[in-house]
Order: sequence, then structure tokens, then C-alpha cells
Amino acid sequence: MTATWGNIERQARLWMVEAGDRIKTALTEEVVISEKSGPDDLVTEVDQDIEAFFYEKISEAYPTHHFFGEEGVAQVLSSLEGTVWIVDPIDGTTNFIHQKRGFAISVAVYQGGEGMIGLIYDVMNEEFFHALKGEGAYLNDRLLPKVEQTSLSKAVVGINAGWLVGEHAAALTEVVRTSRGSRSYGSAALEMAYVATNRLNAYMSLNLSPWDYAAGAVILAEVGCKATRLDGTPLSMLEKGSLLASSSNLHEEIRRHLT
Ligand code: 2AM
Ligand code: CA
Ligand code: CA
Ligand code: CA
Repeated sequence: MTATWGNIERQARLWMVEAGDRIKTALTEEVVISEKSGPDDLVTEVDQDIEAFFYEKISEAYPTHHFFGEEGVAQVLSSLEGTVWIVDPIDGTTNFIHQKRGFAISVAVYQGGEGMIGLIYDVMNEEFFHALKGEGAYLNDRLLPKVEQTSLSKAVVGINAGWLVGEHAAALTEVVRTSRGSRSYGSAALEMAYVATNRLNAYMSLNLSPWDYAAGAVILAEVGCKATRLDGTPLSMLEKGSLLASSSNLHEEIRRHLT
């Protein structure tokens, strides 16, 4: 018998809770940290262990499915054909290391490039965001309402402060200046989940990877939000790029400031 999306989603959630328990245990011990591209790009053995945990569980339960994760436990993916799991074992590794909170596990399942399942688990707060395509988005099993429409002047915008001092500062500063306020949480997955729950009205980033936004995009679609590149073009689940996530009217207003 082929597993239904609902069954796959329930199974994935069980694995994520188990992975979350492993992460909590790891936080009581010493964590080995390495730098990837530089001192602001870190990975720990926990990131790698948790990705391997998902890869083993998924390959055993669903041998025909493909796997795409940040830490390279599986081969790099070049096609979205078939069923693809897109996994970020710890989104917000800097928070994991420095704050021991404010990080999430992000798991998405795509079929032929279409997002079917989106799961984001805030491990330390025990907040589980989940969505199945066409069946709504939930926080800890409570259905989330469609997000409210807001103007930028009444919006709280999530943005990594680092983007406001770089070469793209001018356009982004204008958005932040016009907004009611801005926040930097340090986990793209959680910031997308916060847009879905109306805690943030928008989230923007200049450079993210598919595992950062794959699950968030499925959840946001279920609450009537848009998640695209900053220029409004569709997200790629194979290539890196920018992200703008918000309700549809605000999405348009922010893009007007960016041009
Ligand atoms: P990560 O913790 O899984 O690496 C931080 O603002 C957000 O951007 C996090 O979601 C983080 O994911 C992501 N990110 C993507 N590329 C990054 C990089 N090179 N360095 C730090 N954070 C990165
Ligand atoms: Ca990383
Ligand atoms: Ca990430
Ligand atoms: Ca990560």
C-alpha cells in the first residue's frame, strides 16, 4: 500500500519530536563546533547527526524518496522529480550555539516540485507548525486563520540586521524605515512560521537555501501568504536566492520600495 500524505506527515512529525529530544540532550553536553565558510557560518556535530538521523529514517521507510539537506549527508540533488524531502536539521545554528534556544528543525516534502508537507518545530519552545497542502496550517494542532492584511507602516518586519549594512542597504533600509518595527530572530524557518502566525507581518532575506524556506513556503501558502524571491519570481527548491514572505498586499508594497 502506498502511504498517504497524511501518514507521511504524521511519521515525519514523530521523527522530528524524537530529533528534538536528541537536540535537547545534546545541549546538556559539550558541543563540537566548526566553521564552514567563516566565523559567521557555523556547523556542529549535532547538525550533522540530526541530518543523518533523518536520512536514515527516510531511506529506510521510503526507499524511493529523495533527500536534500544542508549538511550534505546525501548527494546534492539536481532534480525535483519524484518525492523529495528537504531537511534543515537545525535552522538557526548560531542561536543553537550562543543562546541554546531560538532554533528549529525544518522538514518539507515536495512531489514533482510542488510542496505537499511543511513542518517547522521550535524545539525549546515546543511549538510545532505543520501544514499539508490544501488542508490548512496549524500551530500545535490548532488551525491558523488566514493572515491579516496590513500596510507597511503598521507592519513588523523580520530581517537579519546584517543585510542593512551591506551593499543592498539602501533599498532594505527604506523598507525598515517605513515599517512599524523590525526584528532579527536568526532562524529563517521560524521567521516564516511567525509570518504565518501574524507575529511578524513580513520576513525578508537576501540569500537563503531551499532547506531554509521549503517548509515555510508550504505553511505560508495555507494562510494566504506569498513567499517568493525579492523581485516576485518563484522560489527555487534547488538554487539559493533571496526571500520575501508576507501577506499579498504587503508583499506588493514592499516590492515597490525595493525597485
Ligand atoms: P542556518 O542556521 O541553518 O545556517 C540566519 O539569519 C538565517 O539564515 C538562518 O536561518 C540560517 O540558517 C540562514 N543562513 C543561510 N546561509 C547562512 C550562512 N552562510 N551563514 C549563516 N546563516 C545562514
Ligand atoms: Ca548553516
Ligand atoms: Ca537554515
Ligand atoms: Ca541548518
